[in-house]
Amino acid sequence: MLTFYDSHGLPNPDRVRIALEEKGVMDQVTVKQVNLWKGEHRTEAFRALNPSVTIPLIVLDDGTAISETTAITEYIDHTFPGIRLTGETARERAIIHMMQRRGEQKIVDAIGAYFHHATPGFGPGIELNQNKAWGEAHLVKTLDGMRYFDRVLQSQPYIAGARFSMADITVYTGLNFSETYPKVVVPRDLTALGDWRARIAERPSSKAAAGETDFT
Ligand SMILES: N[C@@H](CCC(=O)N[C@@H](CS)C(=O)NCC(=O)O)C(=O)O
Repeated sequence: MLTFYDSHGLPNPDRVRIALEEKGVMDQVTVKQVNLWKGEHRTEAFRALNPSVTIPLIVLDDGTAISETTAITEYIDHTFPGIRLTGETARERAIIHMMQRRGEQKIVDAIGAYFHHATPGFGPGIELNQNKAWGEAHLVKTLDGMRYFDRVLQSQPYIAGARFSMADITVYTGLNFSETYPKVVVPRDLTALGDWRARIAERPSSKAAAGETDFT
């Protein structure tokens, strides 16, 4: 059994959840929901497991704690059989890694910075160092990121090329978060991005991950 510290509806834990759903192994996972709005992650016990004090986190049977979403999803991809999400060949692995990093920088982290700094974020008890100008700059960065991925998808079916991968999951969860929490909608003229998103939303993994309530 693997323990997954989740906070449903937020992009980084949703990346893990969708990866687990793609592998079809949710029945082998104990899920602990952590309410970030209530600061349930800001405890000494949690900090001992993850000094970065962020979700997601997984804890293995031997007590090994793994944080950082890309590290967690690498572990999941290499532990469970089935669809390969992080690539097979050296070239594929590198491109997926590169595009996933772009997905983090241009969408997930950028919209996260806007949410934390230019909106109430997780609330006054959690958002202790807000900087509105920094947040607003990241809204511009997010919209640029959406336009970038739209251009990518004009010439290939998936974010990292011909096959579905972790890079798709990363961008997809970032866009969902953007529309759900800070209410930054994907511009409708980005049709390649919109069409791709509709295809990803049809995957059983996306549907399963979307099927729970959030904390707000
Ligand atoms: N680099 C980390 C980022 C994780 C992260 O920022 N998670 C957010 C939720 S999506 C979080 O736990 N935030 C807690 C907080 O802002 O206090 C990763 O890839 O896992």
